[in-house]
Amino acid sequence: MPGEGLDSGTRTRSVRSGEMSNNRIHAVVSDIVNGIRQVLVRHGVTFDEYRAGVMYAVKTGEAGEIPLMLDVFLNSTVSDIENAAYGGTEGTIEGPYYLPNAPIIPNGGEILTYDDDRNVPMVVRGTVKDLEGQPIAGATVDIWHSTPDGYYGGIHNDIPANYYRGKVLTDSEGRYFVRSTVPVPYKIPDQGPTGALLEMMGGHSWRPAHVHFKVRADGYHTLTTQSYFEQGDYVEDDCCNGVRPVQVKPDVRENGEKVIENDFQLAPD
Ligand code: MBD
Ligand code: FE
Repeated sequence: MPGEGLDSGTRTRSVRSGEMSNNRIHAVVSDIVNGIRQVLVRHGVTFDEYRAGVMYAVKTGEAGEIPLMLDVFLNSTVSDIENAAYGGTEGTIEGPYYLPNAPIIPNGGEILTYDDDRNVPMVVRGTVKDLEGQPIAGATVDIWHSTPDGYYGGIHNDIPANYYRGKVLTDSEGRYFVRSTVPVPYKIPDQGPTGALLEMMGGHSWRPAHVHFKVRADGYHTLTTQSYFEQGDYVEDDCCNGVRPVQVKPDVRENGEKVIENDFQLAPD
């Protein structure tokens, strides 16, 4: 059952794929509402505070930051529920900047990047295997990460959507290999409602430098995860609570290229 082993009380069964049933919506949404009601009572929230909260939600929507706001606070919990339900390589947050139509990069090829003085070449490589350690050929490893100044293609600063993203297919031995450039820590903009809220709460709005992965193969549960850089800023203090030790990669360099290696294991669907 999804979430087994996570200690948070009674749990209803999820639908593993497809639409949520009306019963499921009833069960989850009524618990969300009851949970929020309890918080309002516990803190004696006033009508003015409630109205300010409503306006903050409106502002968040107007800024297009609803996905960002929810991912900052809640995505890591959903990843943990999936990890407990499926096994395989530990997943973590997807974040709001995944785009499904990234270009296919030939195995051994390069993700599109801009020439930039700050570029540090990076190799992203490894394997995709099943839980028995058998290679999965033809798995899709979908990779996305920031520019050397911390922005995402297709999202920020008019960077085209086919830059800093790509899908590579594993070979007959389950191997994948692409070149790109090293990303940097990402600051959730503090002019926006999400970053401002994090700072009002006494925290910061930085994520450690990271490379995102979504790994898919027919018959297997899709893995969404990230890699981080050992000793990197904010690795111990991610504003999105998205770091798990297994995802923090040692500083491996080969011929001046930073190497990020992941041997992914996929659980059956
Ligand atoms: C990101 O790049 C990210 O990965 C997450 C989880 C949230 C905000 C920005
Ligand atoms: Fe990200």
